[in-house]
Amino acid sequence: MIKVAALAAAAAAALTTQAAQPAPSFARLGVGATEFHLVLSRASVKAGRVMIQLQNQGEDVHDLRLRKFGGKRTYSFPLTSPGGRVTRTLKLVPGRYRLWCSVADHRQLGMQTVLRVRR
Ligand SMILES: [Cu+2]
Repeated sequence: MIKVAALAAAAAAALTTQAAQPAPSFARLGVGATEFHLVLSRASVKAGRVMIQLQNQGEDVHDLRLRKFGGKRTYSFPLTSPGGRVTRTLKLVPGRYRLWCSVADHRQLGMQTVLRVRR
């Protein structure tokens, strides 16, 4: 009983923390994953902090990789089950970025696209 109460208190605290956060002042991007496409909610976003949400709308497990053309760093989103969502906030500089799914041969099958990050 004490444990349940502690969990409830922790959940309430988490909610309070969330509610206290200011409205996000950064760009949002949805990436819908299906067999075998990646569909962006918008073709470009403004540089800076970008909240990216991978939404698995398919029937297979998918992930997401993101890398700037000519860049060395690859951002990774974990394997996501059908119906699942994973959100990461990245700091992106202007340029063109390649997005793809790294599962099996999904990239070759069409799960790749390009995002433009504006100044
Ligand atoms: Cu995939």
